[in-house]
Amino acid sequence: MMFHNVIVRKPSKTLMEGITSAPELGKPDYELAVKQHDAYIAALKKCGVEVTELEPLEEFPDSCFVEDAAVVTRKCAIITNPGAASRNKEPEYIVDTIRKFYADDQIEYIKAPGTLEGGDVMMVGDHFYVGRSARTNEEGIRQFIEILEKYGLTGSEVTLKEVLHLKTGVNYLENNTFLVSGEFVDKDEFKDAKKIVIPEDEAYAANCIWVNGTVIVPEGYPKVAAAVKSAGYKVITTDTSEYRKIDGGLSCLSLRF
Ligand code: CIR
Repeated sequence: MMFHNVIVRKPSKTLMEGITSAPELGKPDYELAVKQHDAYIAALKKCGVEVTELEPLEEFPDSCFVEDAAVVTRKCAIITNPGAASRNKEPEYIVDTIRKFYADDQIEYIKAPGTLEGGDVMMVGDHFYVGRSARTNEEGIRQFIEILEKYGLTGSEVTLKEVLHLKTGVNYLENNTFLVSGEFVDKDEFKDAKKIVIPEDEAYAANCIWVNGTVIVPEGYPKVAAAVKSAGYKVITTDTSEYRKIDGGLSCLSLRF
Protein backbone atom coordinates (compact mmCIF):
# COMPACT_ATOMS: atom_id res chain seq x y z
CA MET A 1 0.00 0.00 0.00
CA MET A 2 1.35 3.41 -1.04
CA PHE A 3 0.00 6.93 -0.85
CA HIS A 4 0.87 9.01 -3.89
CA ASN A 5 -1.13 12.18 -3.31
CA VAL A 6 -1.94 14.48 -0.45
CA ILE A 7 -4.31 17.46 -0.38
CA VAL A 8 -3.89 20.18 2.24
CA ARG A 9 -5.46 23.60 2.72
CA LYS A 10 -3.48 26.53 4.10
CA PRO A 11 -4.79 27.87 7.42
CA SER A 12 -6.90 31.02 7.24
CA LYS A 13 -6.30 34.18 9.26
CA THR A 14 -9.61 33.40 10.98
CA LEU A 15 -8.04 30.25 12.47
CA MET A 16 -8.38 31.66 15.98
CA GLU A 17 -12.16 31.40 15.63
CA GLY A 18 -11.97 27.64 15.05
CA ILE A 19 -14.15 25.40 17.19
CA THR A 20 -12.42 24.28 20.35
CA SER A 21 -13.10 22.15 23.40
CA ALA A 22 -9.94 23.46 25.07
CA PRO A 23 -10.12 27.26 25.34
CA GLU A 24 -7.63 27.05 28.22
CA LEU A 25 -4.88 26.33 25.65
CA GLY A 26 -5.34 29.86 24.22
CA LYS A 27 -5.94 31.00 20.67
CA PRO A 28 -3.78 29.78 17.79
CA ASP A 29 -1.08 32.15 16.55
CA TYR A 30 -1.61 32.56 12.82
CA GLU A 31 2.02 33.19 11.85
CA LEU A 32 3.22 30.18 13.81
CA ALA A 33 0.39 28.08 12.39
CA VAL A 34 1.56 28.95 8.87
CA LYS A 35 5.13 27.90 9.72
CA GLN A 36 3.89 24.66 11.23
CA HIS A 37 1.79 24.02 8.13
CA ASP A 38 4.85 24.49 5.89
CA ALA A 39 6.82 22.07 8.07
CA TYR A 40 3.95 19.57 7.91
CA ILE A 41 4.03 19.73 4.10
CA ALA A 42 7.80 19.25 4.13
CA ALA A 43 7.39 16.18 6.36
CA LEU A 44 4.83 14.72 3.97
CA LYS A 45 7.08 15.34 0.97
CA LYS A 46 9.86 13.40 2.70
CA CYS A 47 7.49 10.42 2.65
CA GLY A 48 7.35 10.53 -1.14
CA VAL A 49 3.95 12.05 -1.83
CA GLU A 50 2.89 14.81 -4.20
CA VAL A 51 1.23 17.62 -2.22
CA THR A 52 -1.62 19.75 -3.60
CA GLU A 53 -1.90 22.91 -1.53
CA LEU A 54 -5.26 24.72 -1.58
CA GLU A 55 -5.73 28.39 -0.81
CA PRO A 56 -7.14 29.40 2.58
CA LEU A 57 -10.88 29.95 3.01
CA GLU A 58 -11.24 32.95 5.30
CA GLU A 59 -14.96 32.40 5.88
CA PHE A 60 -14.27 28.93 7.33
CA PRO A 61 -11.95 29.08 10.37
CA ASP A 62 -11.60 25.26 10.51
CA SER A 63 -11.15 24.65 6.79
CA CYS A 64 -7.45 23.74 7.06
CA PHE A 65 -8.77 20.49 8.59
CA VAL A 66 -9.40 19.27 5.10
CA GLU A 67 -9.71 15.65 6.21
CA ASP A 68 -13.24 16.32 7.42
CA ALA A 69 -14.58 17.46 4.04
CA ALA A 70 -13.98 14.26 2.05
CA VAL A 71 -13.01 10.61 2.37
CA VAL A 72 -10.65 9.43 -0.34
CA THR A 73 -10.33 5.71 -1.04
CA ARG A 74 -8.61 3.69 -3.73
CA LYS A 75 -11.96 3.19 -5.49
CA CYS A 76 -13.94 6.38 -4.89
CA ALA A 77 -14.07 9.73 -3.12
CA ILE A 78 -16.93 10.54 -0.78
CA ILE A 79 -17.76 14.19 -0.22
CA THR A 80 -18.99 14.54 3.33
CA ASN A 81 -21.73 16.56 5.03
CA PRO A 82 -20.07 17.90 8.20
CA GLY A 83 -22.17 17.87 11.35
CA ALA A 84 -20.67 21.12 12.66
CA ALA A 85 -22.86 23.98 11.35
CA SER A 86 -19.91 26.35 10.81
CA ARG A 87 -18.15 23.66 8.73
CA ASN A 88 -21.10 22.32 6.78
CA LYS A 89 -20.29 24.16 3.52
CA GLU A 90 -16.56 23.31 3.47
CA PRO A 91 -17.02 20.27 1.17
CA GLU A 92 -18.28 22.53 -1.65
CA TYR A 93 -14.77 23.96 -1.84
CA ILE A 94 -13.00 20.61 -2.16
CA VAL A 95 -15.02 19.06 -4.99
CA ASP A 96 -13.12 20.73 -7.85
CA THR A 97 -9.83 19.43 -6.48
CA ILE A 98 -11.25 15.93 -5.97
CA ARG A 99 -12.37 15.99 -9.63
CA LYS A 100 -8.73 16.25 -10.67
CA PHE A 101 -8.07 12.83 -9.15
CA TYR A 102 -11.38 10.95 -9.50
CA ALA A 103 -13.79 10.50 -12.42
CA ASP A 104 -17.31 11.89 -11.95
CA ASP A 105 -18.74 8.40 -11.50
CA GLN A 106 -16.28 7.77 -8.65
CA ILE A 107 -17.42 10.77 -6.63
CA GLU A 108 -20.19 10.21 -4.10
CA TYR A 109 -21.94 12.44 -1.57
CA ILE A 110 -23.26 12.13 1.98
CA LYS A 111 -26.62 13.92 1.99
CA ALA A 112 -28.75 15.51 4.73
CA PRO A 113 -30.16 14.39 7.09
CA GLY A 114 -27.01 12.25 7.10
CA THR A 115 -23.92 13.92 8.55
CA LEU A 116 -20.36 12.65 8.46
CA GLU A 117 -16.90 14.16 8.99
CA GLY A 118 -13.77 12.48 7.64
CA GLY A 119 -12.08 12.58 11.05
CA ASP A 120 -14.53 9.86 12.03
CA VAL A 121 -13.38 7.53 9.27
CA MET A 122 -10.40 5.23 9.74
CA MET A 123 -9.24 3.22 6.73
CA VAL A 124 -7.83 -0.24 7.41
CA GLY A 125 -7.14 -1.74 4.00
CA ASP A 126 -10.52 -2.08 2.31
CA HIS A 127 -12.44 -1.77 5.58
CA PHE A 128 -13.50 1.56 7.04
CA TYR A 129 -14.33 2.08 10.70
CA VAL A 130 -16.71 4.99 11.23
CA GLY A 131 -17.13 6.74 14.56
CA ARG A 132 -20.64 7.68 15.58
CA SER A 133 -19.95 11.04 17.16
CA ALA A 134 -21.46 14.44 17.78
CA ARG A 135 -20.55 15.18 14.13
CA THR A 136 -21.33 11.90 12.36
CA ASN A 137 -24.83 10.47 12.72
CA GLU A 138 -26.50 7.11 12.15
CA GLU A 139 -27.92 8.12 8.76
CA GLY A 140 -24.53 9.46 7.61
CA ILE A 141 -22.93 6.13 8.52
CA ARG A 142 -25.69 4.20 6.77
CA GLN A 143 -25.17 6.17 3.55
CA PHE A 144 -21.39 5.89 3.84
CA ILE A 145 -21.45 2.09 4.22
CA GLU A 146 -23.93 1.77 1.35
CA ILE A 147 -21.55 3.74 -0.88
CA LEU A 148 -18.54 1.66 0.19
CA GLU A 149 -20.37 -1.57 -0.59
CA LYS A 150 -21.16 -0.37 -4.10
CA TYR A 151 -17.39 -0.29 -4.67
CA GLY A 152 -16.62 -3.65 -3.00
CA LEU A 153 -15.41 -1.98 0.20
CA THR A 154 -16.83 -2.45 3.70
CA GLY A 155 -17.56 -0.31 6.72
CA SER A 156 -18.66 -0.66 10.32
CA GLU A 157 -19.72 1.69 13.08
CA VAL A 158 -17.69 2.34 16.21
CA THR A 159 -19.36 4.16 19.09
CA LEU A 160 -17.40 6.79 20.91
CA LYS A 161 -18.02 8.84 24.00
CA GLU A 162 -14.92 10.72 25.01
CA VAL A 163 -13.36 12.14 21.87
CA LEU A 164 -14.32 14.56 19.08
CA HIS A 165 -13.63 12.23 16.17
CA LEU A 166 -12.76 8.53 15.94
CA LYS A 167 -9.21 9.34 14.85
CA THR A 168 -8.72 11.65 17.81
CA GLY A 169 -8.29 8.42 19.77
CA VAL A 170 -7.36 5.58 17.42
CA ASN A 171 -5.24 5.45 14.27
CA TYR A 172 -4.13 2.69 11.95
CA LEU A 173 -0.51 2.26 10.88
CA GLU A 174 -0.22 -1.00 8.90
CA ASN A 175 0.03 -4.78 9.39
CA ASN A 176 -2.86 -4.83 11.88
CA THR A 177 -1.04 -2.29 14.08
CA PHE A 178 -3.03 0.51 15.72
CA LEU A 179 -2.28 3.42 18.02
CA VAL A 180 -4.97 3.30 20.69
CA SER A 181 -5.78 5.66 23.54
CA GLY A 182 -8.44 6.01 26.24
CA GLU A 183 -11.76 4.41 25.42
CA PHE A 184 -10.27 2.52 22.43
CA VAL A 185 -7.69 0.51 24.37
CA ASP A 186 -10.23 -2.15 25.36
CA LYS A 187 -12.76 -1.82 22.57
CA ASP A 188 -14.01 -5.08 21.11
CA GLU A 189 -13.41 -3.92 17.52
CA PHE A 190 -9.67 -3.79 18.13
CA LYS A 191 -9.28 -6.83 20.38
CA ASP A 192 -7.22 -8.77 17.81
CA ALA A 193 -5.08 -5.79 16.86
CA LYS A 194 -1.42 -5.25 17.61
CA LYS A 195 -1.76 -2.20 19.81
CA ILE A 196 0.58 0.61 20.64
CA VAL A 197 -1.09 1.98 23.75
CA ILE A 198 -0.83 5.73 24.09
CA PRO A 199 -0.21 6.94 27.65
CA GLU A 200 -2.88 9.26 29.05
CA ASP A 201 -0.46 12.20 29.40
CA GLU A 202 0.37 11.99 25.68
CA ALA A 203 -3.18 11.25 24.47
CA TYR A 204 -3.05 13.98 21.80
CA ALA A 205 -0.36 11.98 19.98
CA ALA A 206 -2.75 9.09 19.32
CA ASN A 207 -3.39 11.06 16.14
CA CYS A 208 -0.32 10.18 14.07
CA ILE A 209 -0.23 9.43 10.37
CA TRP A 210 1.39 6.52 8.58
CA VAL A 211 2.72 7.61 5.19
CA ASN A 212 4.54 5.00 3.13
CA GLY A 213 6.35 3.29 6.00
CA THR A 214 7.11 6.47 7.96
CA VAL A 215 4.99 7.61 10.87
CA ILE A 216 4.60 11.34 11.36
CA VAL A 217 4.22 12.02 15.10
CA PRO A 218 3.40 15.40 16.66
CA GLU A 219 6.44 17.04 18.25
CA GLY A 220 6.61 17.02 22.04
CA TYR A 221 5.30 13.51 22.75
CA PRO A 222 8.49 11.54 23.41
CA LYS A 223 6.86 8.40 24.79
CA VAL A 224 4.72 7.98 21.69
CA ALA A 225 7.65 8.72 19.35
CA ALA A 226 9.76 6.10 21.19
CA ALA A 227 6.99 3.50 21.13
CA VAL A 228 6.42 3.97 17.40
CA LYS A 229 10.16 3.75 16.74
CA SER A 230 10.51 0.59 18.74
CA ALA A 231 7.65 -0.92 16.72
CA GLY A 232 10.03 -0.60 13.75
CA TYR A 233 8.91 2.60 12.06
CA LYS A 234 10.87 5.55 10.85
CA VAL A 235 9.53 8.57 12.76
CA ILE A 236 9.34 12.20 11.67
CA THR A 237 8.08 14.68 14.24
CA THR A 238 6.46 17.98 13.41
CA ASP A 239 4.93 20.59 15.68
CA THR A 240 1.15 21.08 15.59
CA SER A 241 0.77 23.13 18.79
CA GLU A 242 -1.36 25.84 17.13
CA TYR A 243 -3.76 23.30 15.64
CA ARG A 244 -4.05 21.44 18.90
CA LYS A 245 -5.54 24.61 20.42
CA ILE A 246 -8.59 24.09 18.20
CA ASP A 247 -8.75 20.30 18.53
CA GLY A 248 -6.86 19.56 15.32
CA GLY A 249 -4.20 16.92 14.85
CA LEU A 250 -1.91 15.57 12.15
CA SER A 251 -4.48 13.52 10.30
CA CYS A 252 -7.03 16.36 10.18
CA LEU A 253 -4.65 18.52 8.15
CA SER A 254 -4.55 16.34 5.03
CA LEU A 255 -6.25 13.92 2.69
CA ARG A 256 -3.92 11.06 1.78
CA PHE A 257 -4.54 8.68 -1.12
C1 CIR B 1 -13.45 21.09 14.67
O1 CIR B 1 -13.92 21.14 15.81
O2 CIR B 1 -14.12 20.70 13.72
C2 CIR B 1 -12.05 21.58 14.44
N1 CIR B 1 -11.75 22.64 15.34
C3 CIR B 1 -11.08 20.43 14.59
C4 CIR B 1 -11.25 19.37 13.54
C5 CIR B 1 -10.30 18.26 13.70
N2 CIR B 1 -10.43 17.35 12.62
C6 CIR B 1 -10.25 16.03 12.71
O3 CIR B 1 -10.10 15.50 13.81
N3 CIR B 1 -10.33 15.34 11.60
